[in-house]
Amino acid sequence: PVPRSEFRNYLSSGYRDDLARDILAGMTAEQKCIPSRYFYDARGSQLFEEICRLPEYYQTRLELSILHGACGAIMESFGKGDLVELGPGTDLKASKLIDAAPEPEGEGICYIPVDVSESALAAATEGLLRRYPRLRVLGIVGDFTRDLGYIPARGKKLVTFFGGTIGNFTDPAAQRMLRSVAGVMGEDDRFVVGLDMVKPVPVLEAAYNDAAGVTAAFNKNILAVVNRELGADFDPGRFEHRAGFNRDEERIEMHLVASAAMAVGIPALDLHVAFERGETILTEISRKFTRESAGRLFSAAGLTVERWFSDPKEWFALAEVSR
Ligand code: AVJ
Repeated sequence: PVPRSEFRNYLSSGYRDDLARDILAGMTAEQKCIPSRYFYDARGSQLFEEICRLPEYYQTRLELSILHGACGAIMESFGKGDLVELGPGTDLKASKLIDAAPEPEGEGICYIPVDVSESALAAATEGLLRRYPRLRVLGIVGDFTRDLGYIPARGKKLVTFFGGTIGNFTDPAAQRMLRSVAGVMGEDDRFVVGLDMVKPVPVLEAAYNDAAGVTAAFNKNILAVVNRELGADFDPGRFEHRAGFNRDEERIEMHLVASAAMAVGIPALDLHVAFERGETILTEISRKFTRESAGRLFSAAGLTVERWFSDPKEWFALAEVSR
């Protein structure tokens, strides 16, 4: 019998090299920074799952309810083919889509999740294989900002990028990412992107400053990643979590603020980093969109918004785009 699932690993095993390069650049920059992709080690991924369940963090629940209303229309046009999911967290969103497909049991669909973590891919696919006896799976272990060329070019494709993660990219990086997706799309293919929208500032800021302190722990965990991987001696207890909305840039900016002057050693880089009291490390930007700014984002990458799905208050949206 033909196996229903296969995993292909395209990771250049360069995680620590990438981190070393990014930390060297980030710790010697005017505004110190650590790229947000390094949040997601095992503990960071667990904390993120916890964030998704927080009362203040509306994004995850809203996106799922919007998808619930949109999946019929999306899957009616798609029919069958390759369902590519960039950075799947859980199998929840893929299930919604496969449930709404015209044919039952995953017939005619090959689910292709792309993620740097093989264990995350296994977790996202196991349940789907059990639930849909005719579904096929091709897991791509790789970085979706680099490795989209490994997605097989055949038949029809529906690509999804949920969670609002596109907002973590600066405009040039988002353009690169969207263009590389456009590069694997055919004319009839569609790309569904989750976007967090501009909304009253107190709502935005509460989502990144939760009362239980989970986001603060998530933010500080990035220092533990650098300590473990590069032998650094950051003391997470001497940094404070700060997140606020930058109105001019229309984005949440998340920082770690040094609560005292200190020096941090990073042996793997042969580097000593001096911090003044109050100095910050920028750890994340999370852009918030309007329909207009989202339209500009896609059109600059050569993509066209075909359909727009959102909640009544337009706090979150799913844009369905074509090339
Ligand atoms: C999953 C990247 C969209 O930017 O809101 C949650 C990550 N950071 N709380 C976001 C995050 C702080 C999240 N994304």
